[in-house]
Amino acid sequence: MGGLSLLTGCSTSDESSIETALAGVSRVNDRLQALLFDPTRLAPTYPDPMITRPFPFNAYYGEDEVRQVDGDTWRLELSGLVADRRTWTLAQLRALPQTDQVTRHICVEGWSAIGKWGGVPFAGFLRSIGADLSAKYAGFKCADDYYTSIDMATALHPQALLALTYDGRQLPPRYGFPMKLRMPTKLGYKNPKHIQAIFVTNSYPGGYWEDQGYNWFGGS
Ligand SMILES: Nc1nc2c(c(=O)[nH]1)N[C@H]1C(S)=C(S)[C@@H](COP(=O)(O)O)O[C@H]1N2
Ligand SMILES: [Mo]
Repeated sequence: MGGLSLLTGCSTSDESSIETALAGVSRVNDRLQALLFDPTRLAPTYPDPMITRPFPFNAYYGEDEVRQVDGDTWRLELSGLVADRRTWTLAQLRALPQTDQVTRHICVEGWSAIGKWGGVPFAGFLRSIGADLSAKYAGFKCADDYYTSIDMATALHPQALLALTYDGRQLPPRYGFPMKLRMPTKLGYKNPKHIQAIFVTNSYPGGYWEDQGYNWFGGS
């Protein structure tokens, strides 16, 4: 990386070619991180008293602009390499077996906080809808136009959770009502809030921050 900082420090070089080179390095990093990812290794969990209160809010906009999604008319849409593409209501998702976990959320901006999320294990959900588990990516479209995507190995990780609750209560709007994907193995920006649609694909889907240069794998 020393050579790269020299490159970025060189004011006479063509900035866009440096950016292209760095983006290439980031894609190599994605592949290395995918190789290093251990699908059975669990992220640390914590006892309830360690939950950070109040848990921080973050989005690409301020808290006064949080999207107000109507839970009665909301439907989870499914597309791509999925056998059963029927939509899901919130009530149907709540009727599935639920689990909860207390884990640390780490934001790339330099803060972390411990929170408690409850919901449906994502791996079981993907199996039940007949998703192609050999596909490369699961992608997410959100009600606030945010979007992101993850590798299938992380989608199938035992701690990846379609979260419907925060701290034992229905997920509040600021934390992503009606549903977010919570993954303690990934940085904050990989955890989409206000999910509206999920798709499975072999074509690289990118993400809101990833398309602006954040590393795509974004995790451990
Ligand atoms: N839909 C949506 N999801 C999002 C974001 C966003 O702006 N919109 N921001 C991401 C980032 S950078 C972080 S750190 C977390 C913040 O989640 P929190 O508000 O529950 O702390 O949400 C992630 N998921
Ligand atoms: Mo973040």
